[in-house]
Amino acid sequence: MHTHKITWHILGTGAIGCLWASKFLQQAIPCVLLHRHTEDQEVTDKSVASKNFVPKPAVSKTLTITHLDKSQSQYKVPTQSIADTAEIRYLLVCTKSYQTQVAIESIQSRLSTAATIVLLQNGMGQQQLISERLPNHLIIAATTTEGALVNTAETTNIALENRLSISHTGAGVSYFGCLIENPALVPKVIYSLQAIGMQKDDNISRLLWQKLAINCVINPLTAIHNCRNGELLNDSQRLTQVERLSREVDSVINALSLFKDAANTLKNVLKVAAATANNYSSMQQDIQHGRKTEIDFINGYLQQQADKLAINTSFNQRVIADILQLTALNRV
Ligand code: KPL
Repeated sequence: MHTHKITWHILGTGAIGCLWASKFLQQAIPCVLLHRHTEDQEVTDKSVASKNFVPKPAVSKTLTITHLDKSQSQYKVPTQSIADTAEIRYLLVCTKSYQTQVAIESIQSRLSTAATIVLLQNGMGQQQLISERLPNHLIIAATTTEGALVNTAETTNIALENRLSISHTGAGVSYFGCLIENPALVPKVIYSLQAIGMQKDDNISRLLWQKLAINCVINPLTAIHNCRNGELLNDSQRLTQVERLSREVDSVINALSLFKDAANTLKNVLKVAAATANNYSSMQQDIQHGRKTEIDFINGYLQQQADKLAINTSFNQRVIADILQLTALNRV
């Protein structure tokens, strides 16, 4: 394997970023977690620009991961401030979709001329946006059905500030590929990602759409009803909404002729909601924790496509409005 020379820098140190760090380290592939803050200094554009700004030296954090079978592993993960100046050649972005652009801009001056950037996130739209903004870099889109949660109690405990703790909550599959075929996707990058169980797919946009379709239905409806994924299935009003939203998603996917067969969002949604019945979706959690949601890159992206094709997706529009209202209520 040609993996030894690659060091991955990871932007976005939530559950998925940490899960990927553990996957790299388990395979002895070097990786570095990038963080926004130094211990006592918030990194703002102004502070970075100021001559007085001295990034703290890199420290390692102890990452504890609780596996699906409840066994635990610990890894020492090197961390670095985004304000550091060391070159970044291979970047994995695991931030929320709406943070992608700002997060990449924060380290853009550190990117080597032919840097490879893997975007492993929910939603669509950001992959195209970043590809347009950074035409000289290789942008790889990735998607996963793995589930992970940050164990907040341990991670926010000041006494344990050099510790990160996550739980792997759902086994899944992960794919990567270029939106447009690109010879810059060289074997050492492919091997490095395959070494951690990701599969290369030559039609990644189809897989991104498949995941988007599921997220378009489960995420906002669980957030609106404040329920677990499985609780969408045992209530007739919720089920009617699941069916209606799935039909609208299908009408857009079918009009785009993305799949060989007709889209079957409802079937996929029922399967995923049943398989993750006890989980709370990421959007339900964002709303419950008063955070911004990824609605613009999930249902918002669907709406943009529907508008371009002049397809009526009025229920999707209502769902977007409801989520934006819930987010606004959280702010007051
Ligand atoms: O990806 C998810 C999410 O919560 O964002 C699903 C598939 C809905 C699982 O919860």
